[in-house]
Amino acid sequence: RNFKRQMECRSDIERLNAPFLAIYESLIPAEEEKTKQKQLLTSLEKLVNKEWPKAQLFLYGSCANSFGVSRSDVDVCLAIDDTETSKSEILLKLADILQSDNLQNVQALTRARVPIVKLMDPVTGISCDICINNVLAVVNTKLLRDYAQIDARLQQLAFIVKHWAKTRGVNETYRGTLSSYAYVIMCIHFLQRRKPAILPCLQGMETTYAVTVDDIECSYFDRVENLRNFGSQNKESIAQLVWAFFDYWAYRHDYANAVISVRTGSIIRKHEKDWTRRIGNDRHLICIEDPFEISHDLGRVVDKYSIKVLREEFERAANIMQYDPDPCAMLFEPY
Ligand code: 3AT
Ligand code: MG
Repeated sequence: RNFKRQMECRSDIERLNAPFLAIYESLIPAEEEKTKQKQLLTSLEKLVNKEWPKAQLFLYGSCANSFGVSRSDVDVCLAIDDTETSKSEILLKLADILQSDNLQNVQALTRARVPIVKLMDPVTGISCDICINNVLAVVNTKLLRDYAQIDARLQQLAFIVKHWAKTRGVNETYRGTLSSYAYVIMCIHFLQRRKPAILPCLQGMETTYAVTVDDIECSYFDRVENLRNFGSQNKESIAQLVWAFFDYWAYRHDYANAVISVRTGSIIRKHEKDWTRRIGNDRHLICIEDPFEISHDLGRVVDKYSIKVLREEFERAANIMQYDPDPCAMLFEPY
């Protein structure tokens, strides 16, 4: 069946590049938005430093990893060296400080899986989530940003996949579908596995960057400016890659046995990780290894209902890419 499907790659696929690139470009945030985000960060830093002079703020997530579309929320990590005070207390104190500075809708969510303070800046209209000491997220943000600099097709593919996931309602972890972060990891892995490869496996190369966070050693090759030609042997266009991405997740991925791993640049077996059974609430119905927290399956939020939804959406997208005369319209049709 695989052979047959390969033969069916539509002959007019190149015609679709221009519309996909146009969608990609329409999603890129304006410079002005980046400037406003930086301004917000600077003013937050001032407020925070009045209370905690040594604390630092870091951007993470899509506003810092090159995968942020316009009007994304800003994710901020407060790095604070205070072993005396609990995270909840720090968050409540932080919420107090922000509230008294005219920021709007300030809310401390101390019981969330990742406890945060939420706020809205009335001047810029930007919404922002602040977490405490989530250094691993700052490091995985850097990894994603470094991958994005190697080949432009990663950013294009990831923007299109994220846009598809949001419009089709499959980017909602609280409803059992995947996070934006998981989708970007899926795109990186997919491009590592093209033949010839479009992306290298940075964690499999010489170490030029290393940090240890919560006993996890995070190390990889980060001199990505030396890798700008890495994918040049592969001439696949964005339309082809979008088609092949959905085709992979619809028809080729071995959901029963395979784990995708950006860390190794390969597929590993569920058996090797002992991800064959449900443990507590962790099911392993689609297995996506976190690059650093390798015991963490980014697919664990997916349950027996949402896996169906997700796979049907991959199939729908693959079929549209294969047969539809106007795939861009259909692919992003709100559900
Ligand atoms: P949006 O543009 O906001 O949709 P995002 O890149 O900000 O996308 P998320 O909101 O999913 O992505 O997550 C924010 C960051 O938090 C991204 C990543 O650095 C970290 N993160 C998210 N989920 C996980 C996870 N399961 N494990 C480790 N880090 C994660
Ligand atoms: Mg975000």
